[in-house]
Amino acid sequence: MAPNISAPTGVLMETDEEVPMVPHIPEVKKSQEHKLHLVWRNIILFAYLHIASVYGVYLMFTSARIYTSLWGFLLYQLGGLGITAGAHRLWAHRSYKAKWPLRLLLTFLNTLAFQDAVVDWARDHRVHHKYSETDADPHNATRGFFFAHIGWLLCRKHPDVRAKGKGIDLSDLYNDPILKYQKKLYLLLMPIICFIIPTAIPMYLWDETFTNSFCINLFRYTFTLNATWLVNSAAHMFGHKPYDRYISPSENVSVAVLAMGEGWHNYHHTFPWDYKTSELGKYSTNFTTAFIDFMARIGWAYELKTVPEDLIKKRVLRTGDGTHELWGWGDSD
Ligand code: ST9
Ligand code: ZN
Ligand code: ZN
Repeated sequence: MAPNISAPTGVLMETDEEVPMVPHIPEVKKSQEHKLHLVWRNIILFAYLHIASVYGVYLMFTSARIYTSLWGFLLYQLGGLGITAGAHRLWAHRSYKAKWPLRLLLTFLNTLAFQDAVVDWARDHRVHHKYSETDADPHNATRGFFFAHIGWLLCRKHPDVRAKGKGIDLSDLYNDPILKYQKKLYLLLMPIICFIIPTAIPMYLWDETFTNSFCINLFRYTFTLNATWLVNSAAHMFGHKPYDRYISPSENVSVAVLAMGEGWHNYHHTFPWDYKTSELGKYSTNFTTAFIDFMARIGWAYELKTVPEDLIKKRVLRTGDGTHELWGWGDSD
């Protein structure tokens, strides 16, 4: 069936997705025994990052200028968009298309968030969706909150991640010259964009001290990381399941706010091609959707994919946990 374009916003309504007639019930089995190989470099770096961030919060309330905190907040939102609108909704899921200026902007913002090159991020995320809650899922939430949150970054990956991941098609990502150069130049670009520029600007523009500027930027980075990790941990464990009660991902409003719209995870795992990653895409709990809609208005984003209302309704009735009406709260954005 051909996709149809809805009038005012040019939103592409995807109507030809295959919807399984029988509810998908993932086999939740205990992680197979395998030798855990800790990566001490990461354990030390993440411990340092969190300790320095606590000091950054202390400095925010004692000696730093208010502009430095506001700058940190702005960078959290901008870097966040590089992950949500960029790595996640554009590149991992192809839920909309973007012209090159937007792809360049999102690559810059993505590097500001330092969560590794987009191609690697999107590879792990595609594997996560395809093999959720199995050993092939890089942050398999059946291994507990800590593992899904940060533990998976402190040890070598389970062999199944590598084995199953080999079957994932990434040609679209490797064919994008902007992403190719981000990956190639990552070790040069990342320190400049994520640490040096964010620290230097408060020092030159409003005479902030190096220590205040550096530690508050580390706090900004660590906060963004934890907001992202909460999608893998909390939103895979706590919340309602109005769309599919047979999967772990859940609707989690707190995570949605912190992660700029990415906490509506039961919907997202049920309909991963929707650019809103939620049914309603309310701007108040989904700033990323507001950003993509704005980009669509100026013509930089196009072919935004959504899910027809009747398809959602059918799915809610067939596999939902009966809490759907709870999430229809309010109509305005
Ligand atoms: C970070 C990432 O924090 C966070 C991602 C979170 C994702 C969340 C998604 C939720 C939805 C979206 C919500 C967004 C919300 C945002 C809110 C914002 C406000 N398939 O990886 P290696 C193979 S990063 C196929 O080293 P090890 C491959 O051959 C933080 N093959 O595995 C690869 O070689 P290459 C900063 C795969 O050695 C080789 O294995 N970064 C796959 O086991 C080695 O790969 C860090 O701290 C696959 N999926 O080491 C670095 N994976 O790459 C952290 C691997 O050359 N990472 N292969 O092709 C590491 O140090 C290591 O990856 C490791 C594992 C130690 C964790
Ligand atoms: Zn996703
Ligand atoms: Zn997930």
